[in-house]
Amino acid sequence: LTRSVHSVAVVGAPFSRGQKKKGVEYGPAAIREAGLLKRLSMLGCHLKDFGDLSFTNVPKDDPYNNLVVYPRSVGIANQELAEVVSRAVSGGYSCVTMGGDHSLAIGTIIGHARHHPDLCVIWVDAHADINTPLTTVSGNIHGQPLSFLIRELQDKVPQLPGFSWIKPCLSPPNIVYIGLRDVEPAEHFILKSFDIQYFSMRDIDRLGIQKVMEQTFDRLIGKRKRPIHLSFDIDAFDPKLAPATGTPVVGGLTYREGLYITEEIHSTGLLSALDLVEVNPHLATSEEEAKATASLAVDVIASSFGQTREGGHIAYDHLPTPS
Ligand code: B3U
Ligand code: MN
Ligand code: MN
Repeated sequence: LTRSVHSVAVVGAPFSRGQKKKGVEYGPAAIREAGLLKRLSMLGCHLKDFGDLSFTNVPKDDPYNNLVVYPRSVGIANQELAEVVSRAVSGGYSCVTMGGDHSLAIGTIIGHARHHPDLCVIWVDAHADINTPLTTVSGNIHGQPLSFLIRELQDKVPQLPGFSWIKPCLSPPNIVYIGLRDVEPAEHFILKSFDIQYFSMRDIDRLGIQKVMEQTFDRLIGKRKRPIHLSFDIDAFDPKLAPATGTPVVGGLTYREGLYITEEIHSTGLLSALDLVEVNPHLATSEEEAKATASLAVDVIASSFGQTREGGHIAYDHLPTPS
């Protein structure tokens, strides 16, 4: 056998209130239409589809500090999502969550950590998503999820309405970023002062993606094997490859770099949960752009669960013989 068999749970999280643009709630439908389930089953994955969740609507959800939008909606949706992810992971599944905006990583990581408190996080993104509610300029919670999750940061993070259930479950040595190229000053200050490891696009240019992955695993699983949570923002890719997303930034990952990351993560055998977020089909300027972005998302997920560019042969064990 050239591939290991995974049990994979698939969860659609059509959630958009971590930011202000319409359309990212159609990400799960677009990724499904691009053939996710078929691709995973072709790899021999045993699938459990949790469907697309519907989150509690909070009608009157005023901004915190006149700035941070939809805090109660984000809080309760993530509480609901954490429940589902923790059920999936406890059931022995690797859990794929399709977003939705990146604020949903609050729920997926907390849910995952309930069953695997020793997990580590690989955050693939153009952005650091580590603003606090007091440093954010945009007011969007999808730019802040990591600030709620890191224990050591909590004395700098005010409690948002709807967030009282949240228990931070990460520490700086258990997080590595890949793909950064749009980091705000406050975020850079946090990364440096808490010694959080990151590989910016500049680091990828200098080291190459192979060394980046080697150093990522050295840091996260070098001393001790632990479950990996991969939080993959499609905007990590270059906008030419993933145009249908809310905040594209020039100079992103190539297709080859992106798939090398996921092939290497699969090879560890430690992938336990994956978020694929920020696919917004409504922001494409053509049907082709929307399809290309969703199809790229499917490639990322399939590659995380064993699809390789060199091919494989799970159901092939002999050659036909001439008679
Ligand atoms: N850092 C900015 C921009 C941003 C973060 N995440 C996305 N955009 N997708 C912010 O809003 O905090
Ligand atoms: Mn993000
Ligand atoms: Mn991003």
